[in-house]
Amino acid sequence: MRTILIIVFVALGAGACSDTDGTVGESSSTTTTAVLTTTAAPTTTTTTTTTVLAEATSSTSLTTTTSTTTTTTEPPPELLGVELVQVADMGHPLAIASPPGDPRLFVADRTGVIEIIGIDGVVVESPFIDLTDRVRANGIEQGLLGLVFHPSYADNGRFFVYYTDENDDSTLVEFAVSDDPMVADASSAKELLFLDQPTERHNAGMLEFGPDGYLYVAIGDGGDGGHNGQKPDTLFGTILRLDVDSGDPYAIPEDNPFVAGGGAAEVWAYGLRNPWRFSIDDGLIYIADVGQQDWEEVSVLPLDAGGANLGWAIREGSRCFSSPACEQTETVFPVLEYPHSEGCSITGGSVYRGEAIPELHGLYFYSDWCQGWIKSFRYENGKAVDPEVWSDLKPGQVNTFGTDAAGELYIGTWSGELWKLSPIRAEK
Ligand SMILES: [Ca+2]
Repeated sequence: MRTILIIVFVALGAGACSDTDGTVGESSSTTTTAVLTTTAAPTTTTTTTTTVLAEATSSTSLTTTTSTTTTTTEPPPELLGVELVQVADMGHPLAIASPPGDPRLFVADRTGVIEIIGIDGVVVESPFIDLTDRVRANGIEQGLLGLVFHPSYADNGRFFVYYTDENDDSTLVEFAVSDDPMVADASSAKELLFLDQPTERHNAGMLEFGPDGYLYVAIGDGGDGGHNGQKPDTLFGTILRLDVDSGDPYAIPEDNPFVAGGGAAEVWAYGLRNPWRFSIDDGLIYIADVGQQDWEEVSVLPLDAGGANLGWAIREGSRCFSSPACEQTETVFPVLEYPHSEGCSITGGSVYRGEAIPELHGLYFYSDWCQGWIKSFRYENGKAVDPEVWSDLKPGQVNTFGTDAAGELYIGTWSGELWKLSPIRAEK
């Protein structure tokens, strides 16, 4: 496996010489550049495939998610590199999700519409649900920000959204599918949480279920000037952990860190500014927290490490921010941080676990909203290792990442492209 990965990264370095984003400083970029002249992949393979919606073919569809096990006995042809294949052209794709085992892809547009990309790879004409009458999407931080399906969606049809409402406040709402599996029941709305937001900013909104069956919810600090980060008794600046299968409208998991006091019972971690995107993989949660002044950061925590203080606004990244309490307060440091000379606002992504590129399993991909580069690392023994810059991948201004039920990775941009990370392989 190690040998295969080295080959992959060499091939991927093919475009590094033309890269202009200036994001040097990661040792791997030097390595890939150094071997360019001898092992560059054919330039034609690095060309991004742009598939307009009407012409989307089954080769870009989700039918690959249901491939049979017969392919696993034979290793795939050599991986020459990866590319971004355009799956759709939408408005502002923000939340990307699929119900477990479901070959369809659901994409929430910031304005409040959830579209379905069917198994033929084409956007279904009628949306799954249209919430534009209750969603406000002012500026760049508001809108329909989170979408997740219940782990037992196939049986119970329950899904959850997080959005900014007409009064600039935030709500977590549950809906159910209708009798038609392609249409949700808009009248089924049930509010789980309401947050009276102090400003229009730092709303976060990522939703994901853990392997424990609990719903994890990212809540920003509300843009209150940094005060909420160190107040675990509020829901602002936190990751929440809710039991949506008990209670009304939810119950508190009995092993939540603050059930006996010290913070709000819903809070699982605090000290966050705007954890816009997080993802859960293999017993870990990867939390990308957008910085204020100088530093963007990713923290990785085991899911059995509830109660962590991630530092904001005592620290920004590992650096002191509001100084007096800095040296006296124990906080969890990020495993990765980068300065604003390399970007402005981290867009956290996901760990790749798809079937199409097993060579990349375990890599956490992320981007920066201003620079648009794609980078990855692997989390190992408490550290971010094997940093890579994927210079051939140029998606544009990245709003979000997401995965389908098969673990394939998608990227949504501010200008509306929905990309799928796809392999470039040698001919058989
Ligand atoms: Ca932090």
